[in-house]
Amino acid sequence: MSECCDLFTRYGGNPILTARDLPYKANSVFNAGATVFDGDILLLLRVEDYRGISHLTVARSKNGVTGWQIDPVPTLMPDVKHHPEEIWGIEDPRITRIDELDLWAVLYTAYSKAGPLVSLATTRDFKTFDRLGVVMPPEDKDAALLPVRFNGRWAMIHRPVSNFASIGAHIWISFSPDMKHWGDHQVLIPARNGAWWDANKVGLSPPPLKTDRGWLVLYHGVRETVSGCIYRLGLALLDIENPARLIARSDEWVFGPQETYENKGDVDKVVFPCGWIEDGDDIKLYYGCADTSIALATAKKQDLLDWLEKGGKQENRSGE
Ligand code: BMA
Repeated sequence: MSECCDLFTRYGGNPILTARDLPYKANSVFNAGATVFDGDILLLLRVEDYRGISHLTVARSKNGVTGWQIDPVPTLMPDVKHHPEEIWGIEDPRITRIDELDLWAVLYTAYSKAGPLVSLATTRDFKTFDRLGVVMPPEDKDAALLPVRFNGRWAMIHRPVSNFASIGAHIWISFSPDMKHWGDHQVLIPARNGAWWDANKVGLSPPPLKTDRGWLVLYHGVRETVSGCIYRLGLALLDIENPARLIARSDEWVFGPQETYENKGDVDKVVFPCGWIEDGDDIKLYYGCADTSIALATAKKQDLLDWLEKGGKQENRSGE
C-alpha cells in the first residue's frame, strides 16, 4: 500500500550503500548523518562491526547518489579511554552546520553501561573531532541541534525515555547558553496513544530544516505489534522564532517500510533517516533500512509543507 500522496520517491537503485561497499569488514551500514562539505554530499555512516559495536565513517559523493568515496578506516571510533560512556559504541549521528561558529556539530548516541545517552562532537574537516562529551544522561537519543541561537540560546531536540513507561517516550526541546549546560526542558511532540502509528514512542529523525513557514521536522513513530515494531515517519512544523512552539503535525505517516530492503534485515520493518539535504527545491532523504543498509528518497520541500498545511494540521485532534 502506498503512503499518503507518495510525497517521497525512492531512488530506483536503492539501497545506495551496503556493508559490501565498505573498504573494510563490517556487518551493516545504516542510519547516516548528512551534510554538504567542500562541494560534496557527505554522509557520516553508522557502521556496525562483527562484535555488534558501532562506529562512524565518512562517505562522500559529488551527486549524493553514486560514486561514494568511503574512508579506508573508521573515521570516528568509540574513545572508551576518555569517554567510558562510549563502551558499547557510537550510533545514529545527526549533523548540523553552525555558520556562526564555522563548524559542524554532531550529536550522536553513545551506548553506555547505563543505557543510550546523547554526546556532542564538533568538527571543521570531518577528519578530526572535538568531543564535548555527554550532553544528556541516559536514557536519551535521537538528538539534533538547531543551526542558530534563539534569544542567545542554542536549542536541542532529543528524546528522553522515562521508566514510567505508561506515559510514553516523547520528543523534547532544551536550551543552552554554551551547548554544554542544558535546561528549560519542554515536551515538544508527544507520542500519541492507542492504535496510532506514532503511539507510545516517537523520536526526531534528521535535524529540522529551516523553511519560510517554520522549522520542518521529520520524526519517527514506533508502532508495537505482535510481530515486532514498525518504524514510520511523520511531519511536523515548529515556529521559526520559537521552536518550542509546535505549529502543525501530520496525522498520517508519510513514509514507512514497503520495499524488501526496508522490510527485511537485522531489524525488520525499519526506515530510519538521520540526515536530509536541500538540493534546490528538492530534499534528498538518506535513511537506514532494516538496520542493514542505506537508501535514498527524494521529495519536493514545497509538497511537504503544502501537505502539512492542508492535511497535517490536526493538532487539535491529537490522540488521547
Ligand atoms: C532505535 C535506534 C536505531 C535503530 C532502531 C531500530 O531505537 O536504536 O538505531 O535503527 O531502533 O532498531
